[in-house]
Amino acid sequence: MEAKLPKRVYEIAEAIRDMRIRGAGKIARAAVEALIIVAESSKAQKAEEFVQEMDEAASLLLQTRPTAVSLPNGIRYVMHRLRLAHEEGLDVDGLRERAVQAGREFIRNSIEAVKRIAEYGSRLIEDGDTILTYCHSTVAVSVLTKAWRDGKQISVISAETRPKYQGRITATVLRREGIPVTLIVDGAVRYFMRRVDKMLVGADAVAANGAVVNKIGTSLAALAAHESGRPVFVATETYKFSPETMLGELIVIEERPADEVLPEGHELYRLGVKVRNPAFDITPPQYITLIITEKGVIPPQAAIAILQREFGWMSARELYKYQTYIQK
Ligand code: RI2
Repeated sequence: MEAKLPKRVYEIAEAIRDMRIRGAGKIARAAVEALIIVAESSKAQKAEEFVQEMDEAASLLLQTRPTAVSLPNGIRYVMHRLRLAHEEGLDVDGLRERAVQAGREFIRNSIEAVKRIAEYGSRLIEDGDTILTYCHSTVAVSVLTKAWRDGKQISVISAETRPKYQGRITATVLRREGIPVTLIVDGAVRYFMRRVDKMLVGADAVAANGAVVNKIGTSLAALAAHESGRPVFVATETYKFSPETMLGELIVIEERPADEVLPEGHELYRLGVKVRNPAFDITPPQYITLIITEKGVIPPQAAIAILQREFGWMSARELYKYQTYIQK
């Protein structure tokens, strides 16, 4: 029998799906927050019932957005520790405590990681730099903000990022800091590239081969940067690295509703025009200069080393087990 989860958990899942909560890091923290709510409010009498409720919440949250690997990794962080506790034979209160503790730990580490990336990343920014950014990444913004607060006179070119215009959020946040910002249409990226010193973006997922999945259009911008010999930096926490890619799995690219591109009822639909709306694309490692993580700054080719360090404790068999769990 399916457990009725707290209303707030459905609300969080819905907010992640329709992007009122967005940004890879934020959605992971929100999903983990939802698991904490389930754990704290569960009325389960038996350990099995408790684990089942947590499982149901986990699969509800996992279905919200398919690409950002931070989401399954955040959920896995809590659920893995919950399973270990269950195997130890803990009762409901013991399981609750472990789940809540794991969730709080993930959120704390995640916030700490962003601060550390800001420190490492800002060292790569030089006084006088003009930096091109794409979409809105809390992590990339924190690097820019730190560099600015350290006294570096930077300016930023923000691509508006159709169709959801997250580039406007980036422009707002940076401008409020006092940073000079220019907003451009996505198609103007190559036009401006020669006036740019560096490109800096966040990530939704990093594959074992160092390829970076980020907002649609990032790979075109990286291609233009490569053509002009401009370095491309990616700022990302290690929980956006995808362990499944170590086993050759491909990262699923989310396709969002057509009405984000063309409003419902538009004449073009009647004419039979199809609309496609992939939310992300893949930038191959050869177009990426460095990946800035909380564990240090690495070339994209070293992504596998991060994965082995972070997920090395999982045997391939165990990973498959979790993969199956994630796909449930
Ligand atoms: P932070 C966003 O996806 C963007 O693609 C951004 O680069 C990435 O998440 C990382 O965001 P969306 O949720 O974790 O706007 O750095 O589709 O905030």
